Amino acid sequence: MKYLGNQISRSVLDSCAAVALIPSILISGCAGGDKPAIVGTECGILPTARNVPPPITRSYSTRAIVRLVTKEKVGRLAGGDTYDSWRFNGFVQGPMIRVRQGDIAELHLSNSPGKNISHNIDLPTVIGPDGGAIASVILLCHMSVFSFEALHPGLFIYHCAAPPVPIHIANGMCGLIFVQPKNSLPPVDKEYYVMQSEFYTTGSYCKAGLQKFDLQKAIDEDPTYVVFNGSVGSMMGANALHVSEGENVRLYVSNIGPNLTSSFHVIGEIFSNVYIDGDSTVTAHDKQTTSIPGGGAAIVELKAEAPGTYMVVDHSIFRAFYKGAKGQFIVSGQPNPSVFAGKTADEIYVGNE
Ligand SMILES: [Cu+2]
Repeated sequence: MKYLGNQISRSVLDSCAAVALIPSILISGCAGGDKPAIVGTECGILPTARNVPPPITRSYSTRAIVRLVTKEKVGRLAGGDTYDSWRFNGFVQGPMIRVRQGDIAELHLSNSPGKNISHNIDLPTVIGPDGGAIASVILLCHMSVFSFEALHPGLFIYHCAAPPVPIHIANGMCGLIFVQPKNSLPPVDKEYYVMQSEFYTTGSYCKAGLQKFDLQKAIDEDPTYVVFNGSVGSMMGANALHVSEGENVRLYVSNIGPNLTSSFHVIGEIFSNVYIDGDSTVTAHDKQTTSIPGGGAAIVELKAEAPGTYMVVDHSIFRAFYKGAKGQFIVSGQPNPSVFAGKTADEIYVGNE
């Protein structure tokens, strides 16, 4: 199907408009065997990182329309350092998709006018050849549609798998999909989306100017940048993650790589619950660091019990200090000395002699 930039495909418009205009009308489907009925159609809410789509509160399966657009665009990596990144929906990283286990996800992928580069999408949660990559190949100014059943609950990455696959991933084409289990997850006060990735540039770290992709650095697994949510500082200062004291927080964390394993850690916090490898149930408690392989994900939960600023890092710590893999997690509230009293003494010490 031909895609003409802002001219969204007729089928997308029809299905989304139907939901917008008559939200109370549900079209009942027929169940075959043990399969649940598919009821109605919904258009996915697709926020970009750090934001998470709201929890799904319905108790039935639906046809979930997910609309993604690919585009090449120069963006900031750090300071005056820019990079010609390739993107889903205009951002590095792509949006977070949320569907419910048992839903039929109908994925509409469009390739914007621009460079003559083909793209597609590979979702490990898709049970089918190449995770949907072949079914979703789009030439310039084309759009494609394919659908899959969200069979397995959990947190999964997605990425472009058009050749050369590693370069499409390294240039920023990745995102996150959460297949919410039928029993949902316990409610929390705040949810955030964090994705770690690497950039391999011809220039050194923070060198000003438009940087090019460095294939040899990528082959050598020697990234110039290791960042959260697409750029240095994306979770620092005015962009920090904010919570209030006493709130329970859930982080949907992923690491697209494309090469390194992340040692994800929040300095001064403990993950009360960890859904290791993006599992849909809690698999560990009271952990300081969780390991997330390239192409992997994890859900971590913590309680903000003392106000202050906490550093979010890859605890392979040189990456945090010298390659950008750090962010801030700011807890607002009144001092809580029973949890953290701060410094209570600072005196001269002259040793034992
Ligand atoms: Cu691509």
